[in-house]
Amino acid sequence: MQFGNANLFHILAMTALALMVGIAAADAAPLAVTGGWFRALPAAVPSGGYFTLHNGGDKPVTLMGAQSPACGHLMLHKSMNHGGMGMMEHVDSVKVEAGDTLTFAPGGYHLMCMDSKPILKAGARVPVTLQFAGGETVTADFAVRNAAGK
Ligand SMILES: [Cu+2]
Repeated sequence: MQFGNANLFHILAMTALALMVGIAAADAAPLAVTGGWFRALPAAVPSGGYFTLHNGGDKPVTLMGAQSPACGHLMLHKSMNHGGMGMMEHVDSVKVEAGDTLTFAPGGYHLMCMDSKPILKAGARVPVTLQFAGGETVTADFAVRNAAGK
């Protein structure tokens, strides 16, 4: 009985939270994307994308995906080290608490630009749209650097 009530309360709390997040997203929470860039590699090789996301709102947000006209497909990935071997895995979403800053950088979270288009070339700037739970999107210009990151 005690567990049943606790579970019900948990479900109600989660529902209320989901509603609040949805409302916050609809209100265009102050999300700031800065320092965005891609490391342009040949089209056959996925190019990494990096940026800093600051959640200046008072509700958590969840990054669900990204897209760009420069990429056939843009994925959320995370690099990790398994016994000295560099690996990466696909992530479905990344949550950013209110007031927190999430950094996508080499060696950690990154965007993976699959099937890159010719506009993804060093010196160019390309738009990237980040998609959040609740339907909100934020679009930012990403600089395109060469393989050395310059
Ligand atoms: Cu990757």
